[in-house]
Amino acid sequence: MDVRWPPSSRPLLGVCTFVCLASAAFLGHVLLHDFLVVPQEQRGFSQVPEELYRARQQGASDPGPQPTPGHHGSPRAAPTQCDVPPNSRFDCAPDKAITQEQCEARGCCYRPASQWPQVPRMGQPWCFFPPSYPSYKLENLTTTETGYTATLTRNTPTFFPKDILTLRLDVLLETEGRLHFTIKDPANRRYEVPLETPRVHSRASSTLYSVEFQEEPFGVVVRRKLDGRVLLNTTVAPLFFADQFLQLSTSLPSQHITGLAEHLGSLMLSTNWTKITLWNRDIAPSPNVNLYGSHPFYLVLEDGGSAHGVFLLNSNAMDVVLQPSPALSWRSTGGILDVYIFLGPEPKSVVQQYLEVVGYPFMPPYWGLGFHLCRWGYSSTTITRQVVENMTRARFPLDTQWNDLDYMDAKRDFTFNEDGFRDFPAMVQELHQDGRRYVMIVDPAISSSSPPGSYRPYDEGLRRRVFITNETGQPLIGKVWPGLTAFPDFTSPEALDWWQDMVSEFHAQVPFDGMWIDMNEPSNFVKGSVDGCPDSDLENPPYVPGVVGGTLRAATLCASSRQFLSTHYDLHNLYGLTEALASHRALVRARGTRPFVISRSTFAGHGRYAGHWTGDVWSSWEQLSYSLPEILLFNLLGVPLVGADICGFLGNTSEELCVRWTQLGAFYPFMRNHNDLNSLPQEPYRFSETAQEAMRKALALRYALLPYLYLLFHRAHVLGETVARPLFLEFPEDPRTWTVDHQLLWGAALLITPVLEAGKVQVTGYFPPGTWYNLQTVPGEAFGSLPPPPRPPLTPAIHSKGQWVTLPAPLDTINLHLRAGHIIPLQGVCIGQSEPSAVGCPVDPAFLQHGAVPAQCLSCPDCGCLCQA
Ligand code: MIG
Repeated sequence: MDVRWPPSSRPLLGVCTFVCLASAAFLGHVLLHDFLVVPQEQRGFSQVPEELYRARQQGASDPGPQPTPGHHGSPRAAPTQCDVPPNSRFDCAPDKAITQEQCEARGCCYRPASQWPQVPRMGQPWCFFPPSYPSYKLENLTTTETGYTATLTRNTPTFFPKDILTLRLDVLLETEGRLHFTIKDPANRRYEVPLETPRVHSRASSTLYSVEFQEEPFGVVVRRKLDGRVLLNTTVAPLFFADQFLQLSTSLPSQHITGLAEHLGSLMLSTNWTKITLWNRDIAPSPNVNLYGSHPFYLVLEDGGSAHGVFLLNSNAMDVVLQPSPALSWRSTGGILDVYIFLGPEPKSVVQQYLEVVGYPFMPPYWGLGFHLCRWGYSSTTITRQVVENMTRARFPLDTQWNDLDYMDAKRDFTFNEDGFRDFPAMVQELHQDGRRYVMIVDPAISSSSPPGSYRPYDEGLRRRVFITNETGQPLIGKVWPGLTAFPDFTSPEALDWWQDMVSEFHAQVPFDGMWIDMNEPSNFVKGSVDGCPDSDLENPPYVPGVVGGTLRAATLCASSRQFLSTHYDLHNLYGLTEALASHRALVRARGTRPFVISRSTFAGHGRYAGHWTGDVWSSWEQLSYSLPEILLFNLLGVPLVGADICGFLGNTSEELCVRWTQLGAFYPFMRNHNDLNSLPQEPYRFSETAQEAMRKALALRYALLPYLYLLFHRAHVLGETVARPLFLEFPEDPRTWTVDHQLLWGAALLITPVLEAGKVQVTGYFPPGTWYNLQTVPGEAFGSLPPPPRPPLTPAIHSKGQWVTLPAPLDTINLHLRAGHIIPLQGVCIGQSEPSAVGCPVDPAFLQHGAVPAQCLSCPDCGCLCQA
């Protein structure tokens, strides 16, 4: 061992002063009786080789009242150090509401907040940890090839059952910009997320960060070396590591935080007591509920425009709590603590560094970027063909036609019905002959009630043991569209092969091009299973995150059900990801070309295999507006192929809403109009000629820009960049961009300012400093046959000092501005041609510079037209 420990007892005042001053705001009085251990090479004390430093504050001799050690739940003396500012209080009763006596019995402070004015959904905790609350102690810190290792011990159990009193900390200085640490049980192997992550064998030779350890109570402090800013400080609250409750809290250097999908709301999260629950769930998106996907990653913008990110690689049900100090607490119900910190310093680099860990996005086929049309209720091949024909007649481009459940026989996967879909294979072949592609829905749940020998997917699945099992070892049976169903376990290698076989066999009959994987949270119409769930710790954990329905089995499977890699309790949030992986692989095998998979459920790393649509959104202006931050968020998470159902899914759309949604949808990286079974039709050709003309124009813009979009996807695929970007990614040094989430950029060059409200013919958008050229100086007739309605002239260029600009936005217009100094490739547009398609168009070598958009380029009358700047 080349590190001396315990460290020498000489007081290192220099270090102490520096550390304490710089971090006083974050450590607060917690530090007053603590040790801080500073690995020397992190602090530039290279003249004192291989020595660790210990800083000791005055006052350390008064540790405050000592809680009585004892077993779980034993009463303790009420603490006296309760003088904690309300915003810095960490909840000592996260599991349930408790009385003052119960709170004090936990060794915590009780200070009820005033009842009036009414506190919102969540406010400052009434029961909170005193600084002296017992936590772990760091021991035996040693250096390793990759960083450090240490033991963490706790003497006093917490109020959760099965504390793991001895833990192992491993800290890995993986790259210059990436720090990684894990906290595990050294004695018993616990579940870990089976995501392939980079393995390093030596520590980075230079780093943007420094790491310090507080000995007792244990904590990690990570700083940005450049300015000493504390990015992570876990000393702010005690560490919990019980079998089913793990909590790690940290201060945040600013309240500008985004990430933590999937949720509905603004791109920047509120730190005013916000709880985000990650437990994948089938539910129509609304604010403050757990949705279809889980991405335990956040990005923080710091003063000056630097950014950092943190990823907790943990797939168990969890809450993430944000509070105004500002601080964040991860509360997970299992697994281990596996934390990555990304130092940026540009926000773009943070995204890249995160994607280096979870994987860069897959490269979609070009046709996947064209227009997709779908609805639930295209009940026959005749109707589906008619829709395609109507689109062509109305001169709308359509690259990919879709079908929902309607094609299936008794709603069973890998079948098609004889009523309306007898000639299903022929229909798909015709689509191909016309240069189009075809995608259909596939649900994971496999019908289990067909007579034996009559439904091969189930028979084969049973024989090959691919299904998730219940406590008796039998397939767990739930209820989904086909009735009784079993659920494939996509963590099992045999299930991957079985899925591949089912996909290939079906593909041999119906040559589909892509898969739409729905209901993969997984969704279940009964709670847990048709037989309920057993009574166990997994079913009734001591801490239940804020899930809709109040129980983990709500709308899904029993947590205690068994999968190949672990329990469903651990693996639930990975169901969509693993099905996406299985489907991606299966498509490659069946088709031999780049696959196309769109999934409802997602987890960190999803973009490597598939895209995402945002689920069952209402046809409302509110949902139109929410779709923008969602699309931006998924781009930050490495899932660039994302879009919301254009014109809305649930409920009836209106003409104006559908026009505005088509305009914004033309700038979703994934563009699909999809509709619910019982809603009024909303295909583009259903509306007035004026509305259609506006939609055609939006589509023409997208199609003209497809080479640029394709280029952006390629850069995302090979470099870990984003496609649809929030403004802060390009202009981080301009804090006015940070909260902008009603505009988006495509790449670095194109600023899109949509109308998101009813009855508006003007829109106000933020224009970062610089010159911005209007991309549509061409008249409206360029995009269709009819003359444009009278309207105010569009401003040709904006010279912005960084300001909000109000622009004309008549119904046929979505504002597009090209950033000065950028070049984007365009292609000739085939809108209005007999065979409109992205692939049918020769990619045009036109390059635009400095916003000089030649009119003929966007009004290109023929497919073959060559546009030149
Ligand atoms: O329980 O397949 O989000 O897009 O049309 C509803 C029927 C099942 C939910 C999907 C939606 C799809 C619908 N599905």
